This record gives sequence, C-alpha cells and structure tokens, in this order.
Amino acid sequence: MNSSNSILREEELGNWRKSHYSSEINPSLEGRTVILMGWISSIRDHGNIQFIMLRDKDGDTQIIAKKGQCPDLVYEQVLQLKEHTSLGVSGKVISQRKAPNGIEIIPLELKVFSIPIQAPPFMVQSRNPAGIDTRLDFRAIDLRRKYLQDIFIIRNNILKYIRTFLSNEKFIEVNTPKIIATASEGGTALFPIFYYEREAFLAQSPQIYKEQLTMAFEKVFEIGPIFRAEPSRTNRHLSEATSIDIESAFVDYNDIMVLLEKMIQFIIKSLSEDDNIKNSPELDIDKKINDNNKSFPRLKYSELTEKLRNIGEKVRWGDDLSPQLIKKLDDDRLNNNFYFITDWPTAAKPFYVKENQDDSKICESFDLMYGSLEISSGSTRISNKEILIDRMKKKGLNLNSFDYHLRIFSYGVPPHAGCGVGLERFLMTLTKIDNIRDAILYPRDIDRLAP
Ligand code: AMO
Repeated sequence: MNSSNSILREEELGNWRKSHYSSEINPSLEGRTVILMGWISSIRDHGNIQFIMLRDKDGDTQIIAKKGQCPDLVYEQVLQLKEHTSLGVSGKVISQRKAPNGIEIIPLELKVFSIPIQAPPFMVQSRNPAGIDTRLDFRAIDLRRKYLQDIFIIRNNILKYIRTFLSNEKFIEVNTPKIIATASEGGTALFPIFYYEREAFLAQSPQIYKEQLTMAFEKVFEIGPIFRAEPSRTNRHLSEATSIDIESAFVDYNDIMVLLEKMIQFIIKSLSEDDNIKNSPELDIDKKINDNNKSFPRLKYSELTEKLRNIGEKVRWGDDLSPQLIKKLDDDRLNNNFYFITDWPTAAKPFYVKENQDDSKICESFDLMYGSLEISSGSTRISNKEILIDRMKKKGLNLNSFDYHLRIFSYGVPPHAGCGVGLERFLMTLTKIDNIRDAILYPRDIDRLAP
C-alpha cells in the first residue's frame, strides 16, 4: 500500500493540533479553516470527486476533494488514501445539508500519520462483520465500529449515573483488595495464584471487605473486577466480570431491593434524557421506561418452584432455577422485565446470608432477574458472630482461614445488607447485545486470555 513512488508518506504530529472534534463543527463555522484528526472510515470515488469519511471519537466528518477545487498535490494524495489511515486534515468548512453535522470540509493540506499495511479481516461498517472470535482477535479494530462505540459509551454513562445515584444516596466509593486469602462465594470458581511463598486467590467478590467497611462508613459501594473460574461456555459468563457492589448498615434485604429498583429507574431515565445516546439504535429502553416506573414484581422461590411443578417440571425444593427452567414459566411478568426472586433456600446461598427468623430453611435473599438472566444477588447478612461461626461450620468451611474476618465480629458489627450487580449483564438488558463478550472491552473466558 505504501509504495516507494507514493506521494503519501508518514509524518510526525509535529506542531499540528486538532482545532475541533467532529461534533464541534457546524454550519456556523462556514468559511473557517479547521484542523481535524481521526481515521478514515470510508472512501467513495465519484470520478473527479472523492468523498472521505474521517471519524474521530465523536463521529464522522465528510471531506470532499474535488479536482480543481483543492490543491493539486492534496487531490493526488487523496487518490492514494486507504481506509483505516490515521490522518490529519487542515481544510475549509462549507455547509452541506446532507452531510453529517450539516457541513463538509475542503482539504487544503493533509498530514498522514499512519498508513495501514494491510486491510483488517472484516469491514468495520457492517453490524455483524465477522464471527466474534475473529473480531476479538482484532478487538481494537473491532472497537472502531460505530455499533460497539455506542455500546461502550452507554456503558460509560451507566457507570456515571450509578456513581451519581449512589453518591446522592450518601454512599462512598471504595476499593478493596483483588488478591485475597479465602473464598467468599464457595471454593469452586476460584483462580488460585502464587503469592510469594503462599497460595492466594483472585477475588470472586469484595464481599468480606464491603461487609467489614459498613462498621466504619455505613454505606459503601465498589465498582471493580470479579474473577470467576467458569468452565462453561455461555453467552452470559465471563472469567473476569465487573461488579457493582453495594453494602449498607442498618438495613435489610427489602431496603436493598427498593434501592436497586430506584437505581435502575434512575439509570433508565437518565439514559433516555441523555442527548449523546438517547437516539442510539443500540439502546433498548423504550419499553422499560414505561414498564419499570412501578416497582419490580417480587416472587418467592417456593412460589416459582411450585408453579414449575404444576406445569410438569421435576423441580425439588432446594434446586437451582436455571435459565432453561425459568423460560418454561412463560409468565408475562417475567419476560423482558426486571423482577426479584426472593427467599431462597438457605443451603443454596453463601455462608454470610441471614436465615429467615421463622423458618431457617429459607434466607433473607433475592436475585434480581431480567427475563431468564440473573443481574444481581443480594441479602441481609449475618451480623452475629456465634451464628456466623455456626453457619460456617455447617458449610464445612475452615474457620482458621477466616480468622481475619471473624475477629471483627467481636467488635460490634451492625445489622447490614447489600448486593452485587453484574455490570456486563445489566448492560445487556439495556442494549441489544446478546453475547456478554460484547459488553466488555477485552473479554476473558475459558478459551481467551489475549488480547
Ligand atoms: P453473585 O455470585 O451472585 O453474588 O454475583 C453477583 C452478580 O455478578 C454477576 N456475575 C457474573 N457476570 C458475568 N460472568 C460471571 N461469571 C459472573 N458471576 C457473577 C451476576 C451476578 O448476579 N457477593 C455476592 C453479591 C452480594 O450478595 O452482595 C455475589 O458475588 O450478575
């Protein structure tokens, strides 16, 4: 592509700087000379006129090179340009109703920063350009697609609204260790690592730390990675996911459900009013704005298992409710809707979850669902040391390895409750993504450790 007799050569940035982003140029700048920088997303050759789409982080700008209208050298250079070239353009703004932002640019001088050596293995203009594995192998190029850029801008804004909401609710954001000594969510999904002379693990969840922090800060949240050794290949499991963990003192699981409901409604409303993304074709919230302004249905675990048995499914009390089983319910309240499944069997939940006062077989817990997808789980936690020790023994846990946690419970742990929301799964419910790997920039799963 970069032949020796080419009049295109790669140049340094030097003293060129962008004067505007694409979003900042409009017909009011008619006649002005601007400097734009980005990459070429498409080129169209119409004989003596060349149309180039120059894309930057905000969108496209049309560059129009007409023979005789722009300098001869620039026209000759334009004829040699290729898609994906990293380019700077100094040019004059003219109005053009049909072009993005109502303008186009007549190029006066070009600066080519980087010429592609070969064409990428897929077209970035199309919505489904290649299988997900090929796309992930070239993820940085895949992310040049408008479709994915919209998804990650939506993700960014969801995080912004979560922080705004929780901060308004007087929570503080914390960061807890990701290299830990013991498992909080059961031993099977752990990633062991070497930690100097000892064995350690990548954190499955900040559970133990967020509970401890309620002693001092009362209301905390953390947005960070959780690591799960998930051997299954599904469209909803990652080995490294992002969790929004929330924990509060002096509340129970009912209060956390109300908080989650408010948070999700706040996010949906904020997205629907966000000028940058409210019109994005990737956003899927229209129905949710109408449906979810009321509280989400709450269905007890025992109610659901009974329903399943009534339609002929062989479900025993205590069994997990798989997505396949939930789909069988065919209940309008559950399809494409947020709802809670509450009061799970105590045996099905981790050691820190509080039993129901009247019936120790069930516990003060919930899963937040969207259709058959689990978005979050939460519970009231055990705050009494003796009860916690007793439960840990019943679960067969080694008390010595939890010594650092148990000792805290001698010093006045408040009643507390909380939940963890899987950000990628939540993003899937608000967009049209059907594979969780497109909800995270560089997914990790059993088959993928790079890029
Ligand atoms: P749980 O294990 O249910 O609960 O995880 C909470 C939420 O995190 C998301 N999640 C995942 N997302 C993608 N890939 C995975 N492998 C994965 N694993 C979990 C899900 C899930 O609902 N400590 C408790 C939370 C709490 O009680 O505060 C916990 O970790 O959306």
